[in-house]
Amino acid sequence: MYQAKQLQETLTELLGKEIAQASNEEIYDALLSMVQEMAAQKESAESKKKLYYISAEFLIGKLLSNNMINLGIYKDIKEILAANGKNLTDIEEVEPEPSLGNGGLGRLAACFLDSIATLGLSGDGIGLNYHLGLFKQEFENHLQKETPNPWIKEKSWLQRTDVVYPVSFNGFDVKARMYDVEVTGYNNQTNKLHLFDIDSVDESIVEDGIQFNKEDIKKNLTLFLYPDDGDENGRLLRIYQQYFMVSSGAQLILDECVAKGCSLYDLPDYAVIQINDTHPTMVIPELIRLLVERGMDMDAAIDVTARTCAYTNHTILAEALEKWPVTYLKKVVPQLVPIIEVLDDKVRRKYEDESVAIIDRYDTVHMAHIDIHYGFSVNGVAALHTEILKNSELNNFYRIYPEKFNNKTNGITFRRWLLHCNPMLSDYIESLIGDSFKKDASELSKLLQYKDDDAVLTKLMEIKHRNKENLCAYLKETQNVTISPDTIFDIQVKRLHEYKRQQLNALYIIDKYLEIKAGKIPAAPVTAIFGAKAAPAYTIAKDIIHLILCLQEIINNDPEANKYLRVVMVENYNVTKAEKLIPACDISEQISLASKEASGTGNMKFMLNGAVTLGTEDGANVEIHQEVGDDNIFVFGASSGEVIEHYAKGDYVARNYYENNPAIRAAIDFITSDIMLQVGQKEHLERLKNELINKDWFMTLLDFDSYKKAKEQALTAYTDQKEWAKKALVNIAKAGFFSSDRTIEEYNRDIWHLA
Ligand code: 26Q
Repeated sequence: MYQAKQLQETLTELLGKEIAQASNEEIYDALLSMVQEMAAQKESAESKKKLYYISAEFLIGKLLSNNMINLGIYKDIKEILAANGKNLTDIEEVEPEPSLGNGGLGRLAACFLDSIATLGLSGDGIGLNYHLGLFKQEFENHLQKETPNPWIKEKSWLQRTDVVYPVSFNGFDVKARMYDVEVTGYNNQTNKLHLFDIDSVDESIVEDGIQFNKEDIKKNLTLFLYPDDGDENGRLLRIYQQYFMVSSGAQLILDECVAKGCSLYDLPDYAVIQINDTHPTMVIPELIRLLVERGMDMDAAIDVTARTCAYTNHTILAEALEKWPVTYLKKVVPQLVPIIEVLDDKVRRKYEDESVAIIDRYDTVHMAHIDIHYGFSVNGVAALHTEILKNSELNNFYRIYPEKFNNKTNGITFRRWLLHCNPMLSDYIESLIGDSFKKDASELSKLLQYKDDDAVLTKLMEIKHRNKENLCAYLKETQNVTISPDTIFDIQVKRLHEYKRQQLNALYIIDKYLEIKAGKIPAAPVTAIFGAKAAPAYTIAKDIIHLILCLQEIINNDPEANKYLRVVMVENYNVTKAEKLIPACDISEQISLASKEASGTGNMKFMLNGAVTLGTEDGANVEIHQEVGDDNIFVFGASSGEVIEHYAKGDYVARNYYENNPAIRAAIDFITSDIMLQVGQKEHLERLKNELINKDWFMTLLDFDSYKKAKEQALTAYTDQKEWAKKALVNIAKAGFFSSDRTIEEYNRDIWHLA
């Protein structure tokens, strides 16, 4: 353990002045150096076998406080600063949030790195160092506007290394330089996140929002995560990025194994590569290529690679399953094409079924098919998701390789999503059941003994109220919106996608607004909070944001309605904002169309912080329901089986609901009503209305009535504060299963087999 006195001395020394005299920026820089130094001292010892988690995204969030918690110095530092008139929260504000991810898959990768280090396992992340990240979201005229999100400052968590690998593209070579970010485990060792980058990247080529010359690869390669792939150059750039990541990653992996004295034939005893969705799939042909280059024959190289790689599937949405035309691969990475052709040829010789081929008859490469044939494990991310993969989506593969398929229900790190983001709740739990839940999340179930303890229930509600007050202050300061902590906080924060159905929530809000205007006063006042980024080229998603922003403007300014209902769309939703929103939530909206949300992880974060889920039987909601029981969740909507059947029969007709259900009709008509058109733009609102009536691919209207009913039940239940507090307590107590420590133990037990 570090002594507080020693910490204070180190900090003062680094600052070169008294803490009280230093600025927040200076203190942040000094703490950064100190934490980096301490983390480096805990670097993990080499073990024989190591995991490499390759991912296009690592949504790591700010690191200062999290690292201090994991190193066990958070409370001491906070006190030292306070004694010198400084507030740690203000210093946290100085830190930019790394913009290296987009949503659930990226945040999952970050939680996994935390758990891997915490469990003392040998495992590093491999990804890319995007200079301008995803994009920053701004609202202008009630529309999303994208701007670059630069986050790398002179002093940052990134440590430039001298490790450089050559990467060859068609006609030119580049150098991949490795940057390292230390990943601290909770009271344990430090692992690494390796982020590759190119020295020649040039941020100045970006103009007019997030536009840039997509053909200037040496300057644009690591500028943005998921650059717009609406045109061919955008899609080619995606391939450039992916290959750059996996080629440098594969070279690193081989180097590290060779350094340990591994014969390349024994690679699977030294390395396991977890492929996070299909974005890193080219690591398979690239590894084969490198092994052949080092003297192995092709068949052996394929065999060694297939025993080293494992694949995680995060989606069943057809449009998210990556497919690349062979012509694109020839343009960018011709060296991989003959290898992919060999892989395809072997599959075709064995299996006649066209649907499992790697290269289809249109000369398109199905990336997931490479992973399934040439990896040893295929896992889904929640029980229902894995069942759908096995029984429908990937059924043809499951019948060939039943032994490869397995489920690993997602999890979240409780260090960030409880200890760090909700210290009041965490401290209170510790005062009740001790601190062993911090390393063994299942201990949280000890809270159940307080289920009927009035004092505990009252205290839980007090903590929630304090967190709601903090959120109110934050939203006032950052967005100048006024909301009351004495209303129900109903929150839906996640990427904007039609399958997640923010539009269902919005239709409910319209319905409620119309009811209020007609004189029907609600059981309890509600604040509906959203946060979501839409992909820049996803038109309908942006129309939905427009709808929500217009509703915010109209409803919040209507004195008749705003006593009972307010709407807030949080700008630029990211990890930092999630950490402020989640502890303040009463009702957690998890309302995807059943069968479409692979797992969800926000649902777990809300539950852990004492929110009650309002959700469909989808993804991990199913397992949350099982854990908490019928009394502590509000479930609604068509089942995944019913939804799958509707798709199979093609018998869902949105227009029938619009024509036959007056409430639905009134809510949809409101979208293009005069009052909306005064605030919003006709083009966007009409397009959205037409989409809902004539298409509604994700069956919003199908679930409208049952959603409304379940939501009313939840709002009414809230009025009995003690009963509600009980539900909150059960949710917290049953959240243990959703710790990513549990998930990682299962990955290790069933897939990785690290010591
Ligand atoms: C693919 C092709 C072309 C363009 C973009 C993409 C693309 C990009 C990002 C496809 C998928 C993603 C990200 C997916 C993602 O975040 N999935 C989420 O993963 C979480 C962790 O497993 C789950 O909890 C969520 O349910 C799932 O949506």
